[in-house]
Amino acid sequence: MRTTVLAGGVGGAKLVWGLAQVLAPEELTILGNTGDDLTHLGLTICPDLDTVMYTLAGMADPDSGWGVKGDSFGAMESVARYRGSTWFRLGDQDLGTHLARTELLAAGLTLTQVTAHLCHALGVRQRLLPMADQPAPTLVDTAEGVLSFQEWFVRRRWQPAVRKVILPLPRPAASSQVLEALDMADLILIAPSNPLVSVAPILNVSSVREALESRQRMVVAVSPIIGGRAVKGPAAKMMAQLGMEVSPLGVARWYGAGLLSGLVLDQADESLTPAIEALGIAALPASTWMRTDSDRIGLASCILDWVGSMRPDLNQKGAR
Ligand code: FO1
Repeated sequence: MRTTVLAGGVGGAKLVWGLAQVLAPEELTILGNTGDDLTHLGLTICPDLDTVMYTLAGMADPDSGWGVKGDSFGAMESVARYRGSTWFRLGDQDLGTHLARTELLAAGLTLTQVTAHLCHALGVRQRLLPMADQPAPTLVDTAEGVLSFQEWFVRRRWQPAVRKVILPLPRPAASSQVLEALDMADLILIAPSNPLVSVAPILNVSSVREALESRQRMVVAVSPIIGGRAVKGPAAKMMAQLGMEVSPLGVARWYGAGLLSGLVLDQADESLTPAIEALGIAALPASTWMRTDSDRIGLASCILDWVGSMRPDLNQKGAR
């Protein structure tokens, strides 16, 4: 089943890894959020793209989910000695990725081309596409003013209360590769990433929301909220601050029946199934907490089986 996944950072990468174990590489394309990108120490850093890339390459740090497993921080110690900027911690191997990316961008390659080059070098066979080639930074309007996403997320540790997430206008242009990945997909999957700051920036890219709303293919989201809490990150806190119900029902309402054909929610929230279905969105309670590799593969298989049962015409090919 040709699957295109809209993914943010760690939660998205875990599901993508599971899908990569059950789909053939050519069946899986990932549209990665670049709203979190930053220029730091003179380098172009794409945290969400790198998290997906390192995870697929089997290189991601297993504890944090981002950065490179076993990385050292010698360069950061050196920067600290000069009283340089160390609030965004870059491991030495990770730094190499940003150096190579920055050099290739300066040579005139697009971010799509650079990402393909980095993935190829790490042996990643799935297609990882940045949501846009031009910078499209997400800003966070807080009680203490407007902050860049990483200033709010890392430097301020999600502390200033969020009043609004500000996405770029005019909307960033989609690359031809992104449009093709949406057009060719049998299934568009929205990973259990933060809807407000990981998925919304991708939907804000020109033509992406429209492609999902065109109803030409199945669009299924996985709720990042389980039992009123986010598995990781500030999604629950942000949803509450923005007046949303912190539950899979809140997630379903936020995406809306115009966008979603289905929502996968955790078994712990099974009682919300009828309310979600009353919105006109099919609901599947499943085991969505991805602690182990087998959880990730189990969730990926379960989603593909469910979609296959709703749309038997979508032939499930691939490695299973
Ligand atoms: N997250 C942190 O909480 N602190 C950091 O210093 C930090 C550095 C970092 C470096 C490279 C990278 O790819 C990710 C990094 N992250 C860090 C994670 C990142 O801020 C988040 O994963 C995403 O932007 C949110 O999806």
